[in-house]
Amino acid sequence: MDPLTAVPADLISALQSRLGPRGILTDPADTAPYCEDWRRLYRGRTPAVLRPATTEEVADAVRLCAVSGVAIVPQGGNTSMVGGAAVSEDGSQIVLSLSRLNRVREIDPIDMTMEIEAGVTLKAAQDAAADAGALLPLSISSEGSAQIGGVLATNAGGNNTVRYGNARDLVLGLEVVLPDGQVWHGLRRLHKDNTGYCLRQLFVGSEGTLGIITAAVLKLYPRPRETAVALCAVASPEAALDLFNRLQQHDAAAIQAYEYMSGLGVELVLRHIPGAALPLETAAAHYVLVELATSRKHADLRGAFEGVLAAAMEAGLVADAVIAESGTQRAALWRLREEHSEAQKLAGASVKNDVSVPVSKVPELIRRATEACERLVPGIRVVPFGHLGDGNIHVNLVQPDGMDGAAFLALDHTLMDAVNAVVRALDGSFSAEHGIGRLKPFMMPEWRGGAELDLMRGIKAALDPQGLMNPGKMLP
Ligand code: 2HG
Ligand code: ZN
Repeated sequence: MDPLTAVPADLISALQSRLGPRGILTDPADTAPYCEDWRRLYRGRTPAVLRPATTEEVADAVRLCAVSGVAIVPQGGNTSMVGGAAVSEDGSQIVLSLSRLNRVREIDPIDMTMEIEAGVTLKAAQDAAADAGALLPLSISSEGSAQIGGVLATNAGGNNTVRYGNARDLVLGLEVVLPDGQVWHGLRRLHKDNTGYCLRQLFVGSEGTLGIITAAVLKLYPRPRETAVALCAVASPEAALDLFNRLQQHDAAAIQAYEYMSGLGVELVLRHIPGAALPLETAAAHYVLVELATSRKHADLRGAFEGVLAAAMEAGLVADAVIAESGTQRAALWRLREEHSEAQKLAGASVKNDVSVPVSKVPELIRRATEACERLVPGIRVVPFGHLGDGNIHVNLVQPDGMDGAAFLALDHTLMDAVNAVVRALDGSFSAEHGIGRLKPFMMPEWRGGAELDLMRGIKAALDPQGLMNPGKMLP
């Protein structure tokens, strides 16, 4: 039997008549882009991709699938690093794309909130907030494609977590289609609402396993009046941490982003990304990219940078630094950081470790994880980079030059185990911001076993007793 027949034909025709021709794709040529993840780790197949345009259409589609017992994979921008929106290979699951729910419903400049639908890209949401004179502070490398629904369902972190927290810290209200097709209208915009369990935080970070987020109320912040960005060549990861500490002592509230990059990571960007350039005299083994921002008047962030950096140079922490003179230069500096994932993809097969440790232990994490991986695979290119300011480092591992990519990927568990052993010794987490998806459920029993995993399973069973929401993700 062709496994695609596992989805009843009459369900597909009921969905067709409810959603109309624009609301459902069934031709394999049209569904193919929804069946492969950004990292190309998973290629599945599906008899249909649903593209509802309203919350009511999402609810009806979910209800129809629930009645037939057919599983749904909710999908936003499909930018997951862990196969969070990957559809199974057996053709038994239907993809539900939120991309047509793409309206900014309302921005309130007094409440400083934005009500927005799930399919709006993060970049479009940031732009809409900026047009209204406010700041939506969440910023991630994939923001041009990642959509609000996915960003919330995965509790994305990103570059500004050091100041504004993760996605969950920005959510005041949610609208969610539940696994049976009911809609939970939780679009409140209250800062105080002490009325029982905090349901919205249950859905944030649930990776689509409990329901489908269709809209949200997000917190906005004042737009910075002044922003300053510097790229610094630092002597070591310890020096990077020391510089962070100095900036905190000077004006912790102004630190908008504090990102670490290894020399190798920057070198890969310079080699693979057209137009990328290093604005320093010589290449270094370690860099930090620092953004300061404030809505205060006359803050003189540039002067602050110059003072702290001069002292850090004197102390031998910083070898060289450049402070951007214009918006174009700021963007060029940020490109060196934001193109890290793309450059690594172009450099060959890679194994990603999205881990976190207490901020004070980041240098030890970088040193010990690098040594462990280099011992296991001679020639491996260890590329640690990321959000030093909140302790989340991507210990990414790129295959040795010339090695067969598949042979390298076959070592992924061995390499992840080696990095995780260091993370565990430093009291960290094996998944800081990318989530669990399809890639890491096997790690859950070891890290979150016992009462914690029992509770999670209990919640899943209570909300999705048929197990139809994004099966195979998050829970082992
Ligand atoms: C980033 O910080 C993203 O740029 C992606 O979280 C990291 O490619 C990665 O592993
Ligand atoms: Zn990251």
